[in-house]
Amino acid sequence: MPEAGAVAETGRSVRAAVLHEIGSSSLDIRDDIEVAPLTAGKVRIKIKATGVCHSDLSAMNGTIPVPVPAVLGHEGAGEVVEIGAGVTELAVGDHVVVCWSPQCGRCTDCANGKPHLCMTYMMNAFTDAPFLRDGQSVFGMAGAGTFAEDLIVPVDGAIKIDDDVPYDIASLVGCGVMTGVGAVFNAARVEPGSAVLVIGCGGVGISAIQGAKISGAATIVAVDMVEQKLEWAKQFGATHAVTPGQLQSTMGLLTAGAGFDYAFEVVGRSDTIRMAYDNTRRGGTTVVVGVGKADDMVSFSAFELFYGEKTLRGTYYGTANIRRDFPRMLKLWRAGQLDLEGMITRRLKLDDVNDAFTAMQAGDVIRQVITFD
Ligand code: PAD
Ligand code: ZN
Repeated sequence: MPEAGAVAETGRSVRAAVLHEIGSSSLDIRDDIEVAPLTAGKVRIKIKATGVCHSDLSAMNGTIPVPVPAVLGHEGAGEVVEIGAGVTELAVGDHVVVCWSPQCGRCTDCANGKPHLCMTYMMNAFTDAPFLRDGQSVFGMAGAGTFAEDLIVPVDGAIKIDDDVPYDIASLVGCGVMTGVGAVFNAARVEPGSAVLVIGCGGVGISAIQGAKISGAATIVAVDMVEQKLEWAKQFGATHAVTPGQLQSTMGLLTAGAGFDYAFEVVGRSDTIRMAYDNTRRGGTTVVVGVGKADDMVSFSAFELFYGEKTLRGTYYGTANIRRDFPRMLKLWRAGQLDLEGMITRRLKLDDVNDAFTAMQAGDVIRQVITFD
């Protein structure tokens, strides 16, 4: 076993899926990506499973900024195989979930109880490349890059989990589940008996539906235009599932026209944000979970903002305190309240990652998980 701080295995090549250019419709799967030298305060993780999130697609099409070339993937779990100098919180052999927005625990945001807003590591994604190719930097999406066999992250970007949690289940906690359930628990704080609307039933939306059910929502209306998504939404706790065209009459029927107590937009578009806001009751809360384009403007009239007295807010990473919330998600999974197995509708290998984006866009899947042998 290498000593702490040793660089015994760095410099070797790993298989990884690389985005070369923004706007490219596919990732390049190659074997010549080197893991950067392990420096102090970081750990090397052997990735065992990684979910495929819509945000990966959004990095490809330029919605989410990512420096290129970059290894994409940010929803991963694996085993710590090497630790850098000064790392005491983790040891070789630990099982971890990768966190794409590490929380330092020391900055003003962390100290103020808003660790999800921690900026300590944010710019590292653009300056601190975890990979190399021919001596040139290869970045990692959001400072992660889980579409790779090995990955180097700061110790705060890896959260230890129990050894008996399957890696595919653990990987989902790293983004989609934390974000969707966290939007309900932490951002909206949905109360028992509430009427909840969830627009968009992908991995994140289905997680929000599960979170609403756990929170005791009495009515959970799911909206998607894909028929199969509506079926799945009901299996995961939606009391009603409708197409966008059916929403207005459903809202009228279920809330006497008043609107929902909480509405979650889980698509990332101005029109669905508007739809969520319009279907929120006066005094209710609209939560923007989806990540939309920087130039996709949403407009609100000066009068309606006053009159509706609605809370309109975003949620970054499910407003998570990851050291509290990753274990919390897994406790709910163990208790049988959060169905994570059921969310994995397709398993694949890294070589099929481009096909995963096709399936995601066709609406054929909830979550796809890539596993590494
Ligand atoms: P997904 O592609 O698996 O699911 C999106 C769903 O929305 C699909 O079922 C679509 O059919 C549906 N949809 C698309 N357009 C509409 C529409 N007009 N009306 C109703 N339904 C529609 O994506 P996902 O679940 O992986 O991610 C969803 C969003 O959440 C996406 O924008 C992603 O970038 C964002 C996200 N945000 C955070 C965060 O920190 N806030 C974290 C992770 C993902
Ligand atoms: Zn994600």
